[in-house]
Amino acid sequence: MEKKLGQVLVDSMRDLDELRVLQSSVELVSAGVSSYEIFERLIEGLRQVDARYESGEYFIADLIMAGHIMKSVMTKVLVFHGFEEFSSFGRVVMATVRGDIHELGKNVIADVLRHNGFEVTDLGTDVPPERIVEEVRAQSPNILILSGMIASSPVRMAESIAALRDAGLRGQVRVIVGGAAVTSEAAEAMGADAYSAGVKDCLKVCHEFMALTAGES
Ligand code: B12
Repeated sequence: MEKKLGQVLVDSMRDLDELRVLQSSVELVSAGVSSYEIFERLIEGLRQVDARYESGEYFIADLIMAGHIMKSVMTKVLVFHGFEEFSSFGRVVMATVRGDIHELGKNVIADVLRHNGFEVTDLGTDVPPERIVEEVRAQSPNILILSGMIASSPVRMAESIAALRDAGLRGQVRVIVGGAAVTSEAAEAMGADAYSAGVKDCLKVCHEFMALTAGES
């Protein structure tokens, strides 16, 4: 029954049917399926939306609708409570870098970290290096997470990291980069401390960094 419902969720995301996406997500939650598993089905649906966009069947407006539905289900239905609790809290600043307005991946990471006891300041999307520097100086976060989904984003991330260095703040914060535009090689080349491929992985890296911070103090 859950398997069938999971497929309904994938199909309704692919078909951009918001009501069915919300209904099937609620039913899956009631059946005890974790938010993370539901999220994975939604991502599968999004992959199919993307395939339709690539083949010319869907247009930009459809991608916008897909983004709207993801936001809707994430804010109305999903609560990321299935993740391991971590007792050592840390301060995190997050941003999607300049020129990039994709926010869904960043928002999921922010939600997961908040539900795991991290204090998260989300600077939003299209954030210039100056604003990142300003916030790191003001807040002294333990971790800075930069997100990027488009081809120009790795360059923008590198600019942000360079701006931190120029401001003398690079040594005070650990930088994680992630999002579809980034690879571990690109992360290393731009001088980030870590690359993260997804939600669980990002949480794990944050835990590791907090453990290192605790060891340093
Ligand atoms: C929804 C969407 C949009 C929406 C964004 C809505 C919003 N509010 O965020 C809108 C319509 C606005 C949009 C606009 C554009 N988009 Co768009 N978009 C997408 C789409 C379909 C889904 C991306 C998404 O948010 N997925 C939801 C997240 C939760 O899932 P995910 O991406 O798989 O994320 C996982 C991992 O990547 C990772 N992750 C993601 N983010 C982060 C961040 C961190 C920090 C970490 C650690 C991990 C992480 O964890 C997630 C869970 O496992 C993708 C295609 C695709 N299927 O990826 C294209 C895509 C990203 N867009 C693309 C493009 C080209 C654009 C536009 C330039 C289109 C245009 N011609 O105008 C504009 C860009 C405008 C700009 N300046 O940024 C390209 C990018 C290609 C490239 N190399 O540059 C893609 C890949 C589509 C394509 N195949 O061409 N887009």
